[in-house]
This record gives sequence, C-alpha cells and structure tokens, in this order.
Amino acid sequence: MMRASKVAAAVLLVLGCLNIAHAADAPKIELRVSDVWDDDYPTVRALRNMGELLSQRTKGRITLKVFSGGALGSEKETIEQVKLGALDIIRVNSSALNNTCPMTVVPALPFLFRSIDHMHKALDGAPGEQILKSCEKDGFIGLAYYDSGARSIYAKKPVHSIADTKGMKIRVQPSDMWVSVANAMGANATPMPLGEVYTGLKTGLIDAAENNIPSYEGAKHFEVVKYYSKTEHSMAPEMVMFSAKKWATLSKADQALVKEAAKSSVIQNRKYWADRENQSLAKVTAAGSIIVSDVDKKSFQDAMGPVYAKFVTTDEAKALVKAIQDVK
Ligand code: GTR
Repeated sequence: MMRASKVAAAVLLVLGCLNIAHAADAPKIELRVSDVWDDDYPTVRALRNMGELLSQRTKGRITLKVFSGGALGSEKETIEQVKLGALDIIRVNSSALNNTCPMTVVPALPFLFRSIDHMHKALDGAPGEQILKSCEKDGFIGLAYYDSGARSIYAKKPVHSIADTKGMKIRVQPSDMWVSVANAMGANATPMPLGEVYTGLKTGLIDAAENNIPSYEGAKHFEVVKYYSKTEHSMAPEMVMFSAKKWATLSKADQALVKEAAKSSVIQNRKYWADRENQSLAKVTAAGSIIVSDVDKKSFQDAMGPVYAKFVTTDEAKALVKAIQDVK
C-alpha cells in the first residue's frame, strides 16, 4: 500500500512538473480590446479588472491590452476588425451589433425590460446566453453583458410626451432598429457614431440624442443640450465580444479562463455603474441640466408596435422576446 501510494505521488509530482514546464513554455498571449469610452468609464474599468484577473490566474501568460477612448475606431469599425480577426475583443453597445448579429436587436428593443432588475435577471439567465451564443455564426464569441442603465431623450427643449418628438431630428446609433424607433416617435432619425454627436448637437445638424446619464455626461453632451427627459425607452445593454477567428486559436482551458474573467468583471461593472450614474447626475445638474421626470412614457410605449412588427419576425426572436417577458 505504502509503495503504491509513493509511486502515485511520484507520478503526480512528475506530471505536475511537466504541467508547470508546459505553462512556462506556452507562448504569451496579449489580447487587444477596444472601447470608445475613457479610462474612468465603468465599461473600461471593468475591462481592466478582467485583464487583471486573467494575468493573475495565468501568472502573466495572458494579458489584456485595453485601447480606450475609441483609439482603434468607432464601434462600427472595431466590429469589422473583430470579425476579420484583426482585433481580439470589443466592448460595444448591443445596438451597435444589431445589423451584424440580428438577435442583439432583442435586448435593445424599446420598453422590453420592465426594470433594471428584470434586465439583469433576463441577461444573467438563459435568454442572455442564447443571444450571446447566437452571434457565433456572425463571427463573435459573446462573453458578457455590462450595465448601461436606461436610455432617455435629451434636447434643447423638454420632452413630456410623444407629441414633443414629432419632427425632431434625433441622433440614433447606427442600427436599422433604432431608425425605426425614432420614426415610430414621429422623429427624423439621423444615425451617426457617438464621436460625432457633440458637434452634431452644437451645429444644429441634430436637435436631440438619446442615451443614459453617464453617456450624456461623459461625452459632454450636457454642455450643449440642457433638457434630459426620462423617456427611459430602452435598456440596451453593453456587450463584450471576442473574435471567433482568434477564439479558435486558443486552447479549451484558455477559452474557459477568458470566459470566467469576463463574467467576473460583470460584478465590478455593476458597482462602477451605480456609482457613475450618481456622479454623472450630480455633475450635469450642477452644470444646469434639467432632468424632466414628468414624462408620459405610455405615449411612447404605445407607438412601438411597428418596431416589434418589423424586427421581431422569426420564431426564434418571438420566442426570445416572450422568454424575456416571462422572466419574473
Ligand atoms: C453608450 C454606449 C456606447 C455607445 C453609445 C452610443 O451608452 O456605452 O458604447 O454605443 O451609447 O450611443 O453610441
């Protein structure tokens, strides 16, 4: 017995050494990730956490290089790079993927989620996984969702009901679904990248935009338009997506490490997000922004039928919408 266990221990020791030697020999992997936001934004902070965790768990073998502030291009441009395998990871809003991975339309749909809590439950559960998985055929391995709160309209005038958005030139994200949302509001949709919105508002090319408070603040749009009206028409989440081309070159064990690190950064992201929402609100109100809470949301919600009719057409999309609505 003694002898057998000694032999087993010796075998384990040798195997262990081989394993360490293997890990030490394995080539270092530097993954590049892009985000349009600056270093202090909740999404970028969470990506850094993901990177720290990866390098801790691999003793520096896998690292994450974060390109913040849109250094590698707009969301549309970096989505293309990831598809081609020229860039490893992107953190973009789900809406930016709408035209590329059709199922990402669902979590961006107007008035789909009843609350932030409902959104978290749906995305943490089976519907969220299904959407991430659906993008594989389009060239992306979905890793995680980050928070993005609720999106509302901001303009030079208050918006109390859908009557106020009639004829407004609203900037939307480059997504056919979003053009349809603005049209359903009676507005003229102007799709453009985030980086052009400040000038667009300043020059009058557009009258309005829509986003969450941290984006309204972070992109300095509050300096140009003062009325932020809480239409809360969408809770389109942020998504962290890995290039399927690059993914195929990683070992199964490394794939699992990357997935785990991304998932665990979600927890930090939610804390950063809650803090940032408060800070951004304080900053914009101190600068003179007026938050309009007296909004007839129902007038907007009632007008969204055509959006659902146009974009929730397949059995898969219909079932997904229902599965999300059924999440308690
Ligand atoms: C923000 C999001 C960005 C970008 C932006 C936009 O909320 O964090 O990734 O998609 O919205 O409206 O373009």
